Amino acid sequence: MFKNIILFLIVGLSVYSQVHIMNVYDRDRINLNGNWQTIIDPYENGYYSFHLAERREGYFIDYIPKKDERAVEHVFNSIHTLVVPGDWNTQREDLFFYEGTVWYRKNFDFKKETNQRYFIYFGAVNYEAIVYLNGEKLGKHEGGFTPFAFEVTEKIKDGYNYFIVKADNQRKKDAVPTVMTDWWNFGGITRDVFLVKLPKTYIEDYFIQLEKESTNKIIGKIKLNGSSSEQEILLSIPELEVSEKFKADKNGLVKFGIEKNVELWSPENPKLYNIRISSGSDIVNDKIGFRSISTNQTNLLLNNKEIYLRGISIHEVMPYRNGRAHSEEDARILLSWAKELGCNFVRLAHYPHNEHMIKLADEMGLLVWSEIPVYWAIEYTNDNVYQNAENQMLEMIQRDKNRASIILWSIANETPVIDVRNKFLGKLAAKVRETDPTRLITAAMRVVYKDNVLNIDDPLGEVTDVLGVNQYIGWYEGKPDKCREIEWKSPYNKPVIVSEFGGGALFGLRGEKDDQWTEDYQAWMYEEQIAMLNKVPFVIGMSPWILTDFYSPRRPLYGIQDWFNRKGLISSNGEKKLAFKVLQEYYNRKAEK
Ligand code: GCB
Repeated sequence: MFKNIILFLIVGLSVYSQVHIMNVYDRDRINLNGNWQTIIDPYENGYYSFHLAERREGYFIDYIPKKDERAVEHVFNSIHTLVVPGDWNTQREDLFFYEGTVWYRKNFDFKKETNQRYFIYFGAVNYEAIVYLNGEKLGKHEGGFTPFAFEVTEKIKDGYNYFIVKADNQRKKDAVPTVMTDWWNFGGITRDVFLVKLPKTYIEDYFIQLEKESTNKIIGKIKLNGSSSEQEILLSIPELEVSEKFKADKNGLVKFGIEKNVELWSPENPKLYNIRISSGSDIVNDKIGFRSISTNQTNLLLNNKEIYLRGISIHEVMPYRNGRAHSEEDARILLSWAKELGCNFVRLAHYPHNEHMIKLADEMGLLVWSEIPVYWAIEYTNDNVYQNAENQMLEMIQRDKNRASIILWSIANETPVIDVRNKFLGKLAAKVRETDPTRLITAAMRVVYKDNVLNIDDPLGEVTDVLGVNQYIGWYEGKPDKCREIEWKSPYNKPVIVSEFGGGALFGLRGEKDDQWTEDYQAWMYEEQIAMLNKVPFVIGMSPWILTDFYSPRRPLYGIQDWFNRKGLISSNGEKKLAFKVLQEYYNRKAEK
């Protein structure tokens, strides 16, 4: 018994020793992508004994039994593999509907260098990951869309090593998101995996942006990990002739402010500056843009000028294969479609997308709304759920806070209007404001009209800077010409983005304009919506639902949906529907003004 308690304490302590690695794509690293051997484990047999106790010798140990020792009933092998990064659902037919545990193993030979530190980094694992190195637990991570890393310096060996990951996408009521969503619960190691090499003291964090509402004051902080004394940090931005030397405090932290006339980042001129931070033997490079974002009554101001957001909502899925998007190439295809539509803005729904998307948005000049999966009816009364949501929010901000493209952090989507939710989201909004004072906060609220009046009276509007409104006039409510009768009201003197409207259409299905599911109906609905929204003075932008068709378990309609939400302007095979053109023409007209 006593022995068990000690063991429990040791296991417990070794968990959650997470660390940050900024801009992993600029770091010295070994790529661990590619084929991983897998075991599907719906009963979590590799983790629990038959009496549901945590096993000491589960599937996380590369156990090769001696002859006649005892029966071993699992083995990693080269036939049952999955490609990383990638969801398992679209890689293997037998895993299309699967929700549960899959064990992943990667073995490799390694040569350790002295005076270096090593970290295992995952871009994302949906939903829960428990990671082991050579049979030893490194830690656990919850949340399917944000990166995490564990230090392995002491545990990695010269020669043979193996990582094992227990990836579990079982839906749970008390998870974020909860059991009910309108997107496919793609499981697995869905983003890049790297073994990162860093010096003893490394640059763990940096945050470099313009001060809120300023267009010429660069503020920032840099933090070292592993510094023993007050160490020197150098920051250079050659094009701005910035070359500053700082001394970190005893916690490895430095804060600074530099006045400079910068060329401002904007969709028309997505100017990025090369930045170099160095300290001791560590160097990290980045490309950072500078812009300001603020509101003035119901206007949104980019670099102190009013801007209209010509947007589109995007799920992180790739037509053709219809699985999770994860590569730079995927990101380029998705964002190029947005550009072709005439967008200057994208809403990345409903969870943090992979880092390539945000970096490319920086380069291509697309403003970004970035959100966490606080979606529909999560458990607002549960403190652990709050902690989890906050953690996902902080991990998203941690990774992307240097991206000029991101102007809005969204804290929620279509959450029920109840007191506990207001409290929950009020607390989350305050946390976001404290963590990143340079950006604006929003949330998408479901707003339904009554007696032909659409009144944005959700109390959540109190804590957000910009209001997101999802409305489905012409699809879930009435026919498209209903739009002509609706009067819009907002008690808030704040800008409004119509974060969703839309309707389903099967590519190639044509008919009369009021035949539902045809391209013609969808196009008509876009025309009516656009005519309505164009007249509402406080609507300063929109991101209709959605760029591409996407898999959803809530959409079984045979012959039409076949498990796809068909509200895409582009089909699951990459074909443009009629409504694409309708929106494109409107955005072109808007851009000319
Ligand atoms: C919504 C949700 C979105 C759904 C969409 C729909 O309001 O925010 O996640 O996919 O409606 O298609 O019904």
